[in-house]
Amino acid sequence: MAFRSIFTLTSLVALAAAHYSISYPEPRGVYVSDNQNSFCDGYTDAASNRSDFPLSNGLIKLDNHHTEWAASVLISIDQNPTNFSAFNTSSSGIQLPLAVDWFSSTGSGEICIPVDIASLNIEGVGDGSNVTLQTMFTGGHNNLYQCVDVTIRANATVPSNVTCERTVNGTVDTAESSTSEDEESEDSGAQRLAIATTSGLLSVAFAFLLL
Ligand SMILES: *[C@@H]1O[C@H](CO)[C@@H](O)[C@H](O)[C@H]1NC(C)=O
Ligand SMILES: *[C@@H]1O[C@H](CO)[C@@H](O)[C@H](O)[C@H]1NC(C)=O
Ligand SMILES: *[C@@H]1O[C@H](CO)[C@@H](O)[C@H](O)[C@H]1NC(C)=O
Ligand SMILES: *[C@@H]1O[C@H](CO)[C@@H](O)[C@H](O)[C@H]1NC(C)=O
Ligand SMILES: *[C@@H]1O[C@H](CO)[C@@H](O)[C@H](O)[C@H]1NC(C)=O
Ligand SMILES: *[C@@H]1O[C@H](CO)[C@@H](O)[C@H](O)[C@H]1NC(C)=O
Ligand SMILES: *[C@@H]1O[C@H](CO)[C@@H](O)[C@H](O)[C@H]1NC(C)=O
Ligand SMILES: [Cu+2]
Repeated sequence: MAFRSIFTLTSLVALAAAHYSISYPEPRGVYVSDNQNSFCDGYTDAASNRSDFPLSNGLIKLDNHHTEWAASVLISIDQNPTNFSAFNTSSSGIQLPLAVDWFSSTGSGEICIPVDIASLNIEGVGDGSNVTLQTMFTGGHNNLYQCVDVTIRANATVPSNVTCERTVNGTVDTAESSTSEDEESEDSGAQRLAIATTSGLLSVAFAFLLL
């Protein structure tokens, strides 16, 4: 019983280290959990290499480790946005809307957030524009940020290997979920095993401390 509660405690500690990480589009830099309370997950400067992003019907896919959470997506149209004010007003003086308004959700795991740049009607933004999207996320660990630097393309579409089993506002893409479901259960199985192993070791360490 005592072992069990130590096990639970250390499992929670292990889980708390992961907040959320964007898997599509490729983020500005590799996810760093400890920096996620900072602007763009600690990466101040825009990536010099950008991925293409659809002008219409784009999305951001992330893996979330919080059960009750809320998020929004900010947009900057500056070439190198290095601070939050660049996500409010562009260096050319254009007032920027939120790319995605705040919404709340429940449940951890992978989720897709639709992002439609065209419908934002930002002056001068269209095919070939460079923009940065910054996710602003809260799930009990204050605001958590991550950025993607992209080039908007009218002819780009989300790659077919980016599958969405859950999409904000409830759309479930059944056509593409079957294969990735198998992969995912393997993934989370491996993850659980890794956490259990770490917890087991920590529990042993804790048990020694308690003796
Ligand atoms: C977009 O950014 C790339 C570098 O990331 C740069 O080479 C290109 O000139 C920029 N395009 C525009 C329209 O500013
Ligand atoms: C940009 O370059 C880095 C370093 O080579 C690479 O790891 C990353 O995948 C590239 N990002 C994109 C969006 O192509
Ligand atoms: C914020 O970043 C922009 C570039 O996007 C820059 O022009 C501006 O001076 C910066 N503002 C502050 C307060 O650092
Ligand atoms: C930009 O700042 C103004 C004034 O503080 C605020 O009303 C507005 O909501 C902000 N916009 C964004 C996108 O944060
Ligand atoms: C999209 O357009 C760009 C130029 O605007 C071009 O370089 C690229 O090959 C096009 N991609 C597709 C998938 O058609
Ligand atoms: C999708 O395929 C591209 C190559 O076309 C690859 O770079 C990317 O890592 C793949 N993404 C996923 C989520 O498998
Ligand atoms: C969800 O749908 C509502 C109603 O259509 C819309 O206002 C909101 O922006 C959508 N949220 C997201 C994140 O797509
Ligand atoms: Cu967290």
